Amino acid sequence: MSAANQPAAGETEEMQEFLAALPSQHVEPLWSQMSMMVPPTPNPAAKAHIWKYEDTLPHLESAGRLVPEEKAERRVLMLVNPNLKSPFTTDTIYAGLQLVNPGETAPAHRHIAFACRFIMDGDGFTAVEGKKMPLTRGDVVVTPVWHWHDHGNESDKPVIWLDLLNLPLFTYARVNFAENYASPRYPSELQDPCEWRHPWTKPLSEILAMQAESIDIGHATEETRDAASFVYHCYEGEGRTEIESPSGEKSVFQWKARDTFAVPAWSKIKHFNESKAEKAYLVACHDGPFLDNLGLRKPVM
Ligand code: GTQ
Repeated sequence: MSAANQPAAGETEEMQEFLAALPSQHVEPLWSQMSMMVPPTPNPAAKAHIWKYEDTLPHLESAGRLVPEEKAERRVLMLVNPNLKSPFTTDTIYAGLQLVNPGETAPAHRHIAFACRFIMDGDGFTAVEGKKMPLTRGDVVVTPVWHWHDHGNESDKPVIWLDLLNLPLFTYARVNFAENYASPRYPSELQDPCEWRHPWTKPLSEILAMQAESIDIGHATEETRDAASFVYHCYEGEGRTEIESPSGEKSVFQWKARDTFAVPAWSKIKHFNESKAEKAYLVACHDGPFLDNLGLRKPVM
């Protein structure tokens, strides 16, 4: 029985008896929990957090040395929100850093979860339903729901990318599952261009959306606030982002190329380019399309 259901001191005896009888029937009074169920603003559990690439890369490189191809179906360090457990990077988005060594294959599977990936370094490939796409820094590749996909690296250096999936949603709707393909690679042929590969010049939109924004030297963005949560990633440049979460917690994150940060829903966000020499480019994955598709966003009236 949670504290909200404890008969409060000062209640009449009749009220105390009424409340005490409820748990045995597996019913609870809504009125004592109303503000939690129907809060005045979106109420994310995630907190704002930045993963500096210079701090995470050495650990990803260790995983590349220590974890053999056959031990890790996917060699990924998950970016876990400090307020939550895996798979939560925000309340709705999972992000992870994946490394594929030269000559390796991340074996073919398909799953109900939707994935997109932002290529950070090196040259690799993803094959989706038989279409094999060469991938390089700045590319976004999408693996739609229940599409066979394998990843690999035919170059002589590791390839590293940021995985972005809607895995947190399956902690509520427990309907994600995967099927492994009988062979490590699904038969594929080179396909360039390909509908699932989005080079740096062309953003996309799906269950999770990807967007890119540039900030001119000496400029800042307008402050925004959205029911969507975001995983931001700096492609180029340096600057800072000021975030005020709906709980009132304020964070300032200094970022440069390859850093990644999580922004909870309904946070105020403002980005500043602090470089005197170059534009700043931020890519972001957000759950706006998911919210829209389920009618979870305030309608424009
Ligand atoms: O590459 O298919 O980071 O299935 C998590 C789950 C990557 C993938 C992840 C996955 C994948």
